Amino acid sequence: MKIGIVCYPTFGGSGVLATELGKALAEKGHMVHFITYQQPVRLSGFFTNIFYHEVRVPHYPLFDYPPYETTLASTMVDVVLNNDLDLLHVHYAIPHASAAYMAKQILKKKGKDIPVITTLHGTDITLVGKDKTFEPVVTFSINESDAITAVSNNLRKETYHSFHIEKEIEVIHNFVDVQRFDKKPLDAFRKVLAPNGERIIAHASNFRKVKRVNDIIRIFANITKAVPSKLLMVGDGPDRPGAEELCRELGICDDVRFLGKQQEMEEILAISDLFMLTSEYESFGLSALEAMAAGVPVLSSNAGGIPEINIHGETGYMANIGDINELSRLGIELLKSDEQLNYCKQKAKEQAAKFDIHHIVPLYEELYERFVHVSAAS
Ligand code: GMT
Repeated sequence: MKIGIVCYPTFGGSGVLATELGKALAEKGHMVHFITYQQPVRLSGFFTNIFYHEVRVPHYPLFDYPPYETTLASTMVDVVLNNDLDLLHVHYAIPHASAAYMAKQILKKKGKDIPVITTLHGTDITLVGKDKTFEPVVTFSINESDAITAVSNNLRKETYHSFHIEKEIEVIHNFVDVQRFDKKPLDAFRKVLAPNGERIIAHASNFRKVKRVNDIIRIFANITKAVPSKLLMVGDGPDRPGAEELCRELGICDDVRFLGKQQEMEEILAISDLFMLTSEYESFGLSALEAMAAGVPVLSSNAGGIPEINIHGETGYMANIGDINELSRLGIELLKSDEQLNYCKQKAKEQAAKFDIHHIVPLYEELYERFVHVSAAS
């Protein structure tokens, strides 16, 4: 099949998932065309059947707000026609689903009927999408998609709750390439970060309000008093300065490293003993699944779709959003016991294997085949 993938090219979960999906589809022989404003961060190297089409918004003095959505729709039309694409798969509703609707209508006039599949990822529904400045367009463009998928049962429920959706939303859970995260720890790296054999705790996110990164810092401050540990904060975003300030206030700067955006997450996870995710909402929590694939148990809030992957007492532990005391207690209990930690590491790996890329990508292919009546890899 010839598939167009529209996504955000950044470190965010939706862009990562879309890029990994495109790479996996290409490996299976499909032609994959990424359409976005920048080379996706997880798309490096040369692939014979992956193409990247940059959306360029022209500068014009009148544009206080450059019309990205218009340019995106025009680029979709161009790429579909010039490459004879079979379908468009757009990730994250805003503005990708509405741009795809526009492209579909233009293509119809030109005699080409292109199926559009929209995958909902989370904040496009729960945070941004339901705001009334977006809601009518989001509702309309979701309903106009030929198929809609959500990355968790929780997100499917939230979407029906917040929007008037007339169609079936299918759940296709996020996935992870288990093999990629099955890395041997680099002892030298571990020694530099935790020279006295401290436990290593990791967190990765875009440091937005929804992630509650200050909870991570406070929980860590409690844990390290009981079990000497180091904290690795991966990623960047608006709440990072506040988190750094909190470390200074709590006097734990020597034990916390802010690593910024990192490409090689698997190397960091390979030396980690625990992954923390204390968000007030996660449709899924792809970063937690990647941690589990690396055999790292997860200490998390029980928000949104997280309980669909983190199993309390098995793959890690969960507590209510903002319950710093309980999360600290659970973290200490886990990190104190080698036996419990090893048990959870094993369970985390087993759980991640259920979401392995090889199980989930065929579900997307089956979905595509419902709309594209061609033999595979045409
Ligand atoms: O977590 C973010 O803020 C990034 C966001 C995105 O759209 O890139 O992530 C969302 O999509 C991920 C991939 O499907 C999910 O794993 C995240 O849980 C989801 N984030 C939220 O729901 C807050």
